[in-house]
Amino acid sequence: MAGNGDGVQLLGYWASPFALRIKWTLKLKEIHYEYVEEHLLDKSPMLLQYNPVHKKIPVLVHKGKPLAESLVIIEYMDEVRKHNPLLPQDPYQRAKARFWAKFEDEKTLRTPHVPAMFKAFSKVGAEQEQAAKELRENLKTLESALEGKHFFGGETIGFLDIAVGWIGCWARMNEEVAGVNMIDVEMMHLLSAWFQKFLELPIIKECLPPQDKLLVHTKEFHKMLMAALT
Ligand SMILES: N[C@@H](CCC(=O)N[C@@H](CS)C(=O)NCC(=O)O)C(=O)O
Repeated sequence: MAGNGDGVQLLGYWASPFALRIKWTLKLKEIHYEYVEEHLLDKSPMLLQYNPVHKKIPVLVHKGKPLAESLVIIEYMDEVRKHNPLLPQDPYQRAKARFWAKFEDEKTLRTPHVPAMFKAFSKVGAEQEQAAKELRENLKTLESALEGKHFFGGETIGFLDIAVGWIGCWARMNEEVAGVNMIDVEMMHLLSAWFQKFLELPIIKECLPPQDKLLVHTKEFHKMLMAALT
């Protein structure tokens, strides 16, 4: 894959944490690309053609060949563009990074039926508190993968940093809007400090959605969800 953007397109949505993973990866890999913003309520024929299975963004198109699922895309790019390797060289450490990324997507995001973070954001009362508690416990477990390291990737940003970094931004926004505690600084000071450090890195920060726009979007979404409860 050349660094000049030849044949690389990203179909994304500005407020998507999964698209953000790919924007971070492309930035770290120094790959220029064409960005195509999708409308999730009115998906383009290109998105439906390129991701007929899930019909979701992000989709990476490389030399006309589409690939879906953010973690799969990161691994693919890491293979085809060696600059700034993201997955560990050691096979055991590589497997562990994949384990934690899977854990985060399955457990942090999902209870058996509903993503824990979404539930903590969209419910009220005991149901909300239970989901938030579950989310905090899962984040505490994830923290164990960070112990003794600057980044999940070790000395440099790696696959797992890219996979979980969005949580710091979205959880803070959700906490503010829904009035619920998701990242407990006392309970997970290592993870909390890492989120802060990671999201402040210029290369990471510049890919984040505009925070004021995201806050308005989050508030509108929350209002809609609350109206649906009544
Ligand atoms: N597991 C997927 C999740 C992608 C995903 O949920 N994308 C959302 C946007 S954040 C989407 O396209 N939603 C449209 C829909 O569900 O119809 C990944 O990691 O890429």
